Amino acid sequence: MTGTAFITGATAGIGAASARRFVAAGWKVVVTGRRADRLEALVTELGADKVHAIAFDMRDDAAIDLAVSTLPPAFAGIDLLINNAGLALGTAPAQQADLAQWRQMIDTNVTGLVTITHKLLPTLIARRGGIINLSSVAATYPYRGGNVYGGTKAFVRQFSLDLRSDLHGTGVRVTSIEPGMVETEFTLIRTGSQAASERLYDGTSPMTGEDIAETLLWVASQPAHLNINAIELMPVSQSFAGFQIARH
Ligand code: 8X3
Repeated sequence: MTGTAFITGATAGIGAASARRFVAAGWKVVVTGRRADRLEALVTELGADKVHAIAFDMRDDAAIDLAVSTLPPAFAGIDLLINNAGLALGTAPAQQADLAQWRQMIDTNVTGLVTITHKLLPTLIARRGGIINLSSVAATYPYRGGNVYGGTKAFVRQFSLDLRSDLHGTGVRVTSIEPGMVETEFTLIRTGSQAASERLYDGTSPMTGEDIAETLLWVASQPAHLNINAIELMPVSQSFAGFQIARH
């Protein structure tokens, strides 16, 4: 199957890799994100007949409305929504965390995601399309400093499964993708430090944006009668640790 994919957060990482991978497989893509120059670079690289760029902030409801209602005819029939935009901010435990950062994560990872989904649902239903939501292993496995980030990703996973119930009979497919450690700008944004980012990934062979893009394309390429509910992925170098016990 090919068609038109609407990819949020396409300025870097998994989103940009997905734009490249889907176009290589014959799809057209609408790419969105905050940094217009990066989106325009994708248009230049992949071709204006394949890529349409719209710069907006996932927290700007009016901008999302305008973007969705003014898609050029060649890109207006969205067959697949890839809800990739999202971020983690901070690694502090809850009792030391910054409330503004918590709210920004909820605004983007939860409110922005449901807003864009709501606005594209009529088109996706009309075209018997699909939705792929980027959740995380943090949805399932708690870790110190995960707090609100983990909470937002648990929301994304459960929202995906619940969407499936509501969309029953429409032919629309919904998938939750739950990656562990992927080397992107994710850790730089979370910690604000290039050194911390390099330290985390050093010697680990993390997954890449291209790894996840390949998975997304595989999900989208399944026959129309098959729904992939959820996929959890980690690099071999990442696994699970035990519970912690406080003594007094
Ligand atoms: C983030 C996953 O494993 O890098 O979504 O914390 S991990």
